[in-house]
Formats: sequence, C-alpha cells, structure tokens
Amino acid sequence: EFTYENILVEVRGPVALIRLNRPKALNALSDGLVTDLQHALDRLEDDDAIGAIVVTGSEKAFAAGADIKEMKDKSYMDAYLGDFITKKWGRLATCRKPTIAAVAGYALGGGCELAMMADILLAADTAKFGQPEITIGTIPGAGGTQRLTRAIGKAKAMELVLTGRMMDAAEAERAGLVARIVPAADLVEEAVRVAEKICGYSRPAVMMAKEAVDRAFELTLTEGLRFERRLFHSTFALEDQKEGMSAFAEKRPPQFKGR
Ligand code: CO8
Repeated sequence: EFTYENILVEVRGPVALIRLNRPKALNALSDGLVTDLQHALDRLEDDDAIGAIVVTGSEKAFAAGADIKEMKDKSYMDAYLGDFITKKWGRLATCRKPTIAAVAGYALGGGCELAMMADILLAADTAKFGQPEITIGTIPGAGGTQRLTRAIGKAKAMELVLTGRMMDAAEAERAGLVARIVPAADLVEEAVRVAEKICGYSRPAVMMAKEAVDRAFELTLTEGLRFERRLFHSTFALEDQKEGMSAFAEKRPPQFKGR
C-alpha cells in the first residue's frame, strides 16, 4: 500500500476510492496533489484487482481549483517549458478503467475541470460548479472551455466562463453536466455502489463501452458509428458475451470472468 501526502487511497473490493485531501486549502490542486493523483491512477490502472475508480473531495470542496498561491509567480516560460497542466493533469481523462467523480461542495476552475474528466459525474446537493479563472486574470487551462462547452452548450458555458458565476447542483443537472444529484450524506457510498455495479459486469465490455462513448466527442457520426460497430462485433469474441447471453436465455444470473 502506498501513502500520499495530498490524497487518501482506499480499496474496497474491486473499487478504489481516492479522496483529495488538502483540507486547509479546500483541496486546491497543487503540483504535489496532482503528482500524487497521477501516481495513484497509474498504479490503480496496473492493478488487475481494481475495476473502477472513484475520485472525491471533502464535504466542503471537491477542489477549489489549481493552487493559486503556487502558480501566481510562474513565468510564461515556466508554464510553457514545464507543460503546465497537461502532462499530469490529464491523467484522469486517459484512464481506461471507468472513473466516477463524486462532487460535494466547490468544484471550481481546475476542480471542475478534473470532475469533467471522469466518466460519470455524481453531484451532492451541496455541489457548486464554476470556472472562475476570469476573476483572477486567466482562463481555464485543463478543459474548462472545451469539456464544459460540450457538456452544457455554448450559452451556459460562455456565461460561466466569462462571468465566473457558479452553478448549483440542480442547475448543473438540468444543464447536463452531472448524471445525477445525491444527498450529500450518501454521496460517497452511492458513488462506490455505482462503481461496484459496473465492476459486476464484463470488464472488457465495460472498457469498450467507455471507449466508444468517448469517441463520440472526437469523431463524425459516420466514423463514430463505424468505430462502435467494430467494437460491438469484437464483443462476440468475449467469453463474457457468451456467458451473458446464455445466462439470459437460461434465466440465470451471469458469471462474468473479465475475458
Ligand atoms: N488555491 C490556493 N488556495 C486556495 C484556493 C486555491 N484555488 N481556494 C481556496 N484556497 C485556500 C484559501 O486561500 C484559504 O486559505 P487560508 O485559510 O490560508 O487563507 C482556504 O483555502 C479556505 O478558503 P477561503 O477562506 O477562501 O474559504 P471560503 O469558504 O471563504 O471561500 C471559495 C471558498 C469561494 C471557494 C474561495 O476559496 C475561492 O474563491 N477560491 C478560489 C477559487 C478559484 O478561483 N479557483 C480557480 C483557480 S484557477 C484554476 O483552477 C485554473 C485551472 C487551470 C488548470 C490547472 C492548472 C494547474
């Protein structure tokens, strides 16, 4: 087991639960935190026992953005040569295993961007989302202008990005940013339940389903449909497909093996 300075990692059966843990800074995403997160995700992806990953913060904040105090004196060359943001930050978005962001409290700036990298975004009724970078003289740098716009459309994305206004959980759900709102007290348990449910299915089928949905953001409809069809066809090479369909025909629960 690894321990980290800025995150807590707990393994619950096939589900890994990562808690961002810099309570004094509302989980501001310092370089140390993002490095810990990247390392933990690398390790969990390599661990065959893990089938899904939940990322959460505290009751007060998922994450209140990049660490402003840490980045305020960076020069352009520091940012450019260090490839500020992209190298470590994108790690959650490149996970092949399913990921769930469970957001309570503030998810601002880089915090909102991190939540949007997950496959499923569950929000507590206390969640607040926003891209307030404009209020500190900068702009979103880890997907806030791109993923947010794809998720909620230009009208709302432009308003949030240009004014720095926050959306509450109800507005975020109406706008299509979050899958579902959960009472704050149940958020983490519900996210783990969702992750466990996914882990009960065929792992390769889950990975293919995720990959296919993700391609919808990159491809034309014709190419996306072609990609989906190829993966769909390839599921017929899975033992799990034989098992799943036989079990249905035999009116019994399936026993997936993950191959
Ligand atoms: N960075 C550093 N410290 C922070 C941050 C932050 N983003 N957010 C809060 N903190 C610290 C505060 O400074 C304070 O510390 P201290 O007790 O030492 O003074 C502590 O956390 C508690 O915060 P507050 O006292 O401000 O708590 P409030 O409940 O009064 O307010 C807010 C909560 C509204 C969330 C407020 O803290 C706030 O506005 N925070 C900043 C939000 C923000 O602007 N985020 C965007 C940052 S820019 C960004 O994310 C760019 C992303 C680009 C990609 C990532 C690149 C790495």
